[in-house]
Amino acid sequence: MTKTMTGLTAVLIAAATSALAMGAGVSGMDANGDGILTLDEVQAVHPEVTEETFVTMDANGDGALDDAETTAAQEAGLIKMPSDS
Ligand SMILES: [Ca+2]
Ligand SMILES: [Ca+2]
Repeated sequence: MTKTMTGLTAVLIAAATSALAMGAGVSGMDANGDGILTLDEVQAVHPEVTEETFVTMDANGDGALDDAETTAAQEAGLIKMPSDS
């Protein structure tokens, strides 16, 4: 039982690590540290991102990108990963 639990924990940690590797989220772009990205914050790091692209990335239309939206945009190639540059 204990061994099974440990194995499951290892799998969960591996999955979490993998998710982090796929997209950096808002980290590195969130200039004021509030956990969301405005267009200005995105363009400060990625000047190639247009307002049109930003609106596309803003899935819930609240005018900011949260961590999930940012990660999805990175996975879709709308924002370059930090490791790509
Ligand atoms: Ca911010
Ligand atoms: Ca949003």
